[in-house]
Amino acid sequence: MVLLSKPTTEHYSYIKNCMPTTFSSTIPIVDLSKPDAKTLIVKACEEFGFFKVINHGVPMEAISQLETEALKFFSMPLIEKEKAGPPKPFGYGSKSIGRNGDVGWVEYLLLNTNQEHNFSVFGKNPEKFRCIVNSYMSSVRKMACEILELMAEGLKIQPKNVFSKLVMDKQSDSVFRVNHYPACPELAVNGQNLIGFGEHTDPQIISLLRSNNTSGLQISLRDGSWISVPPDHSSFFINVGDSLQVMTNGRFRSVRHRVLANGFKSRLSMIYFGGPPLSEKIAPLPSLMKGKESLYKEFTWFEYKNSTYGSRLADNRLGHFERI
Ligand code: GA4
Repeated sequence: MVLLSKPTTEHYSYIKNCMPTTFSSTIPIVDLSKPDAKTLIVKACEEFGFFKVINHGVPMEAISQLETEALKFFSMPLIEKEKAGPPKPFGYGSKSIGRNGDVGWVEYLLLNTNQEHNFSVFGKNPEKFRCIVNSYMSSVRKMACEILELMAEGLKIQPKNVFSKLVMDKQSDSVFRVNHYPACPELAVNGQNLIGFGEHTDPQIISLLRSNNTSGLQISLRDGSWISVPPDHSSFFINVGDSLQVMTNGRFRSVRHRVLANGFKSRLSMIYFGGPPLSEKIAPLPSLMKGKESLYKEFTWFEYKNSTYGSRLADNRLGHFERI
């Protein structure tokens, strides 16, 4: 990443008037091994569209192996990493996010979970990397399925796999992303807030994020204020995506979030975005309508995804699909 090796941040976005980071203690924590998990999940999805999960069942070994391999990849010379890019949309990318001019203090690997990627370009031991990514993804997909079933149970809707079947489908259009935010020493000096990954909502159904212990993630509350999420390398953070907001007819909230760069420590996060098959109709579940009108026009995931790729990161993408 050229600009990262020669630290100059003039081309990036800053957040003005950002309060000094105070960590929020209001973020809901769900223990997946406890019987109240389903109730807490529904409450968290309604209020925040976001919660933290403990006792998630993903082996710590799978997590740390992936972290080690990813760090090895990102520590290679730029010329080597660029063999895996540019992202179209998959592959290695740096600074530039999407196709429409968004930039951030970040480099990343973006992978489609169904596509056979040319792993030979991913670092020095591509076969090892492929195995580690696959085993991590299958554990995280299992957790996604468990959480989506708990959501259905908590919402008292049948069958309990209404949501989970979409991400478990062989055709599921899920995406996996590893983001690396190098420390930005300039920030440590002047105390500014530099955007690592600009504010946005995730278009899919559900996102499961795990990061190292470096702060940076913030979520937006209903009143538009931002709170910082205390990092926790042994837990997962779950986001409601736009598609789940639609399927629950707005009852669950697709959470707006962003990442700020850190002046001292680099941040590494890995995110699994669980999406439906391309042909899937995304519409409110009849059992959740209770005589109410749908807030959204009908669309397929293919249509939504296409419109997503034509948008800027911060756009309100669901706005085009709302019924007026
Ligand atoms: C946000 C969630 C996922 O990271 C992602 C992103 C995608 C990309 O990086 O190519 C998008 C963004 C995300 C939404 C708007 C468009 C597309 C960048 C962008 C500006 C992989 C996804 O599915 O949508």
